[in-house]
Amino acid sequence: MSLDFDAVVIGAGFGGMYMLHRLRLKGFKVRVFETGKGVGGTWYWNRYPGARCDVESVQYSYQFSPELQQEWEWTERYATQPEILRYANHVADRFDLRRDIKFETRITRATFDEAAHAWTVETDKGDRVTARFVVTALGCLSSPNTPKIPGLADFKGPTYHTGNWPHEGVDFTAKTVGVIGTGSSAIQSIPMIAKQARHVTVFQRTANYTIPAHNGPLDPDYVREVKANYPAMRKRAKTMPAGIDLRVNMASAVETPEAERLREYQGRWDYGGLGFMASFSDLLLNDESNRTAAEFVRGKIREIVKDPELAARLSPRNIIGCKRLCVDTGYWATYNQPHVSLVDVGDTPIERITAGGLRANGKDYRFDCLVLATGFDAMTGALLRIDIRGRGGRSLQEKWTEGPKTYLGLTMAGFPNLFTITGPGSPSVLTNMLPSIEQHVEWIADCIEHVRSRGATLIEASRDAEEAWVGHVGEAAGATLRSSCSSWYVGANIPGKPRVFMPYIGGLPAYIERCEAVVKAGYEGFAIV
Ligand code: N01
Repeated sequence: MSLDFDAVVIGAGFGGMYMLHRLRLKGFKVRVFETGKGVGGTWYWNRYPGARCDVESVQYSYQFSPELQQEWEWTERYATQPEILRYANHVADRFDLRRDIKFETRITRATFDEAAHAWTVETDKGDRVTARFVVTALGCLSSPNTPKIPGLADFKGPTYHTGNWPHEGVDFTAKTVGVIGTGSSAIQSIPMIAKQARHVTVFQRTANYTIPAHNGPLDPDYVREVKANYPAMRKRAKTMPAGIDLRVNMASAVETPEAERLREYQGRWDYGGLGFMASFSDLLLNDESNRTAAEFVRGKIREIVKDPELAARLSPRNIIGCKRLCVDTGYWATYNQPHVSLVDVGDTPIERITAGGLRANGKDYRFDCLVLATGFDAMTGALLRIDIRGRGGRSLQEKWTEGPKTYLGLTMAGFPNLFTITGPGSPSVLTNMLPSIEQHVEWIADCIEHVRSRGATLIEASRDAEEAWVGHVGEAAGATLRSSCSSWYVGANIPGKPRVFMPYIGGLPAYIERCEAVVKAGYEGFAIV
């Protein structure tokens, strides 16, 4: 049977773009399908005001091309969404990617043909193509979550989801705005919305921890130094659990004298960003250590927010770093402004959305526009939106009824020739996504090449290898405090979703080592036919 393509790639974000490039370099015929009108994935959709990456721009970038790495100029320590999208477009142009991408096309179904060892992929535009391999590059946070609050359709004003923001932008000047949510997207957008709006009411279910970004223009001398030493920096980053080149203090928080401990926290706070969690090595292992970091941040909230009662309501009580830590620019100070108010909806959920606002705690709140900063059906949502059928016509939905099961976050038993870039069971969202994406893409491309070089047409993870990996992922999660709270890491934000810690928390170095060992052992845990 002659197939249309060697591989179909789903999604043209950073994962899909590099997958296309890498497979083309190896001489494969590839077609990418992308729902959006352009490349960029997350950075194509999340255009809300204030959207920017919380990994520093010189590290949140591709490293596969030394030329690209040298020629691209980042302007700020943390790049804005428009700048990252420009970068994605530059990459697409530079490597002539667009000619193999079909935009504005959503994959609806992918069915494995057991006789032909091939996938048939169908789209909402009526395409029906065959390919030996399918690679999903769907992103971990790409299926926006609109909570089922009664009356949502009754609201007469415009409703915006941060994860699907209008391309033309939104002018909130003179408007009153209601914002539901206090996660990363809300924490970035609320200060920006408050700059324009007449009044902002934030509906908070769980108070959240955030560390100042201290963003600013990049110093040209620093950039020169980074560029001169890029390979060494990238190499160092790969030895770090999160794939980010930062200093990890190996000391224990509780075993460090208080004055020294506070100095460490203050230094990290002054520097800004996610490195705060690297202040001590046991912050996510030891409750007491974690409390010292949490209390430090609560102290900062009390210093910044002038009204003590409001400061108390904004202060998180849970484990710091259990939910994804946020990085902000002026978040808490925003609440000192008289036109910004906070409503707690933690103890009693929002009753309903009304024509002119919403009802909570027995009170009516009125606003012109509603912003849903309510996050995503993370890690599995985008995959499960596609009707994926493996051996025996079994759907991925059926396979994952009790939670996602993968081998290395890359493949699944019963679904031969299917690969997932940053799938559940891989470090993905716990790391700098760009190096994680690159590692996956390179592993997958090498694997496909290996299958071809053996004259084979099928590769499939064994159930035993998958079970062992799922067990290891679960064990690793159980050893940290991170699996203890109701976060999107465990699917707690989506009613009915199985509660499983989805990413692999063993760290990027251990993960890379494992992936490489599997290859060295002749693709251990796989059948190749
Ligand atoms: O989504 P979230 P996000 N009633 O799920 C609340 C990445 N990211 O889009 O905590 C009331 O974190 C919900 O409340 P609770 C990053 O990995 C990165 O902000 O579930 N409230 C929560 O406050 C991040 O973690 C960047 O109690 C409801 C909020 O909505 C991930 O994306 C920037 C509710 C959702 O927060 C997701 O972030 C942005 C309801 N019915 C995002 N339903 C950077 O790189 C939900 N909520 C900087």
